[in-house]
Amino acid sequence: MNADCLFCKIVAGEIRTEMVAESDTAVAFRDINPKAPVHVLVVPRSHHADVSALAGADPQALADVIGLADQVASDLADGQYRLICNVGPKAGQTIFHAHAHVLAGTQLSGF
Ligand code: D5M
Repeated sequence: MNADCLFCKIVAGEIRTEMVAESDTAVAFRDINPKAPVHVLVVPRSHHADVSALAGADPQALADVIGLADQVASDLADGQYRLICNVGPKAGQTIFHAHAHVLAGTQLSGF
């Protein structure tokens, strides 16, 4: 755990969120600023700055994140979803604990 990391505090239960799913290696909770009817963040329990670092250090944990994202999209929507991982400030990353955005529950526009 990184004591200065918001998502580590959420994983530890020190900050409350609307948790929607959990596994041994990852947690899923609703984004505080939703961009779709279903907008959930899937976060590994272990601290890595972004999914690039996570992929290098623990590829199974990254696979677990994607697996939990898939489960959330089936549980909360119809199993169709967009998965977004921002890596670095130029991509729009603001929280430097690896995470995946699950967007679902509507017709998403292209980009
Ligand atoms: O996405 C970081 C996301 O984290 C952004 O969409 C807001 C969300 N966020 C920030 N604080 C919270 C809390 N406390 N609960 C739920 N969601 C939160 P990024 O890819 O880094 O731009």
